[in-house]
Amino acid sequence: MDFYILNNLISKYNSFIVTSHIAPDGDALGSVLALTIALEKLGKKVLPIINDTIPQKFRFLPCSEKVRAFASEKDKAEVMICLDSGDPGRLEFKKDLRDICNFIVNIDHHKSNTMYGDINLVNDSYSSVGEMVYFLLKGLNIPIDIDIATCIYTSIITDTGSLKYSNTTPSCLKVLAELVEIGVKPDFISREVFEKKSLASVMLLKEILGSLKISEDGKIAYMRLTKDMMLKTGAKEEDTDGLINYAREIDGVEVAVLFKEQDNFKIKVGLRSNQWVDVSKIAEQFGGGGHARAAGCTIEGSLEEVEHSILSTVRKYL
Ligand SMILES: [Mn+2]
Repeated sequence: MDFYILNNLISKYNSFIVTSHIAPDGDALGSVLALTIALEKLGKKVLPIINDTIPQKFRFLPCSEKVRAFASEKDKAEVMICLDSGDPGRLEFKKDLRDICNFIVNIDHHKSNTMYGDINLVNDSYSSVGEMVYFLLKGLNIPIDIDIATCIYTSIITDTGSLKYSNTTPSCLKVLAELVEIGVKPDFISREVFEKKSLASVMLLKEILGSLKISEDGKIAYMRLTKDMMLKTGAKEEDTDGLINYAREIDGVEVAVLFKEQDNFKIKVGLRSNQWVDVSKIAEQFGGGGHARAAGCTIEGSLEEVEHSILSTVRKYL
């Protein structure tokens, strides 16, 4: 990866916006914060911007309190560095990026990246953008301190699903080993990111498991998440993250569906599959989209109506 082309750019300019996609995950935040801390060490003026709320579970990350949403007029920089974002729409700036900065650097590991930067460092062989930032900092001779190491570790460990996914490579394992040598505590990060749950989210889990149903052949598992459950448990949107997996993980299930009641008579449908059903095709039929194993759509109607139309469509794909 030709990180050296960033060398000139970083020494030449002084003000940077470092940003990533909405609904930020561990890689978005980890890479934004690692790069922010590193550039600040070089004496640069850095604005870490993410145009969405930061999930509570990532609040332990160093400098996470500095991340905020774009505030139009005053937020300008010479260079904008966009991380982990396949297209600029995912950044949700609600303004032309060219009006905010003079130069766009796009650093990403998504195959689908649209190459929207003036410099595009895009390579899908990296586990995470955090791993790319690691090599970038090495190339720039910026020392990796414990704060930067914590952020990069979080990027890698979340994007590889705790080293369970196929993007777990020898390279990222070597990087992790070095980060642990620097002082990162894997048990601490694992507890913060994967284990700690709000009481509300566990109470919500109890509610939605009560709604779990399985098709006769055992291949479809589906659950309901009503507005009442949200009110009763006091759960927040981020507390609903990953709940669908309880349906997907059942032995024999191929497709899991979560029906989430929204305002205005709408139902948000989450779809997951395990091996062979391409759920993005099902979601697309209803105006949504996603990946083969994880997709979603939002449909107008009652829970009963939407359940009926989604489940009959899922059956056609089985
Ligand atoms: Mn990523």
